[in-house]
Amino acid sequence: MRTCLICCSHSLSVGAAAMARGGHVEGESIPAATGEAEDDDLASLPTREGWWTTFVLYHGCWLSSPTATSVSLVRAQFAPRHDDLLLATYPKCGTTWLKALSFAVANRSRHRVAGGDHPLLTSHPQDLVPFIELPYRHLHPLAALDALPSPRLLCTHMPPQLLPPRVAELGCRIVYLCREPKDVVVSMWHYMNKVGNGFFLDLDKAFELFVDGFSLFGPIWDHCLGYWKKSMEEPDTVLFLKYDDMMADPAGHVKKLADFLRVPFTDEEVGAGVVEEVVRLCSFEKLSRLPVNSSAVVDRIGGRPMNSAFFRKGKAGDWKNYLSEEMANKLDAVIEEKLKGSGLTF
Ligand code: PAP
Repeated sequence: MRTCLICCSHSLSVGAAAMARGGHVEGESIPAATGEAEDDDLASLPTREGWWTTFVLYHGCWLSSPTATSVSLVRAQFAPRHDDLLLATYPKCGTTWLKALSFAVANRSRHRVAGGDHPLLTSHPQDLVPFIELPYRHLHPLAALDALPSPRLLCTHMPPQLLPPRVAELGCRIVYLCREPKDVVVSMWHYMNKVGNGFFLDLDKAFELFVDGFSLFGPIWDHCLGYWKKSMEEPDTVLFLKYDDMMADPAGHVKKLADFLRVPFTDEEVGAGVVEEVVRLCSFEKLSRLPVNSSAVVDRIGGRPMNSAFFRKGKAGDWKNYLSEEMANKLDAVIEEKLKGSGLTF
C-alpha cells in the first residue's frame, strides 16, 4: 500500500484536527464526484501516468484523482467569507514558512510573538492554518472549515481557475508565494521520495515530468502566471511574493504581510523589535529545531512521522547541488518562454 502523498502531509487547523482522523491511502478506490460535488465528469478527464498514481487534467491543472474529487467538491460546497484570507502556493514554494509568518502576524495580539507559550513552539505551522482542499473533502467534511471563527486564515494549492467562484465575487484577499522553479523541482523530488513510502523516482525522471508541465497542481508556470496576472489587475486583492525575495529581506516582507492582512505594525511594535521577533520565530533555523517539527509524529491521517518532511534545507539556490547545467538551462528556457511578456521573472 502506498501512502497518500498529499493527505498524509497536510492537515487541519488545531480545532478541526479531530475531524481529520481516519486512514486513507492513495491506492484506495476513490469515489467519483458524487451529486454532492460540482457537476464535473471527472471520469472523462484526460489522464497521465508517471507519478505515484494516475493524474487527471482538471480545468488545465494536473491533479491526482482524489485531489480532483476533493477540489471538485470544494468548488461546489466550500462557502467563502468576505473576510477570509487565503494563502496560496504552488507546492514546495514555502507554504510552511508563509503559514508560520501569517499566523504569527495575524494572531500577535492574542499570542505574544516572543511569548514562551506561542502556538508555533508546540504546533507544526501546517497544523495552524488549514488547507481548503485537504485532507480530501469527500472523506473529511468541509464543516471543519465552517466551524472556524472569522476572519479565517486558510491555505490552498489550487490555481486561480480552480478557486470557488465566490472567492473572486467576494473579493477575498490572497497572499501568493512562488519560488524559483529549479528549487521547487528539487524540493519536490526530495519530498516525494521521502514521504512516498516506497514510491521513488529518479531526479532525471521527475525533472522531465516537471519541465513538461506535468506535476501536481502544475504546470507551475500557469499556477504562477494566474496569480501574477490577478495581482497586476487587483493589487489590493492579491499580494504576490517570492521566496527568494523573502529570504533576502524577511523583515520587509513581514511588514508588507502585516499591512496586507490589515494588521500593520505600530511604531511602538517596530521600535520594540516585534518585526524581527516574527522573523526569528518563523525562521527555518528556529522552527526546524523544535521537537514538534523535528521529531513529532502527529496523527493527522493514519499517523505518519511527517513533521520533519517540511523542513529540509530552506535555502535559495540549492538546485545548484542537484541539477546539471543542461537541466538548469532547459528549465530556464521553458520558464522564460512561458512567462514571456508577463513581467514575471525568476
Ligand atoms: P508544501 O507546499 O508541500 O505544503 P512547503 O513548505 O512549501 O510545503 O515545502 C517545504 C519547503 O519549504 C522546503 O524547501 P527545501 O526542500 O528547498 O528545503 C523547506 O525546507 C522549506 N521551508 C520550510 N520552513 C521554512 C522556513 N521557516 N523558512 C524557509 N524555508 C522553509
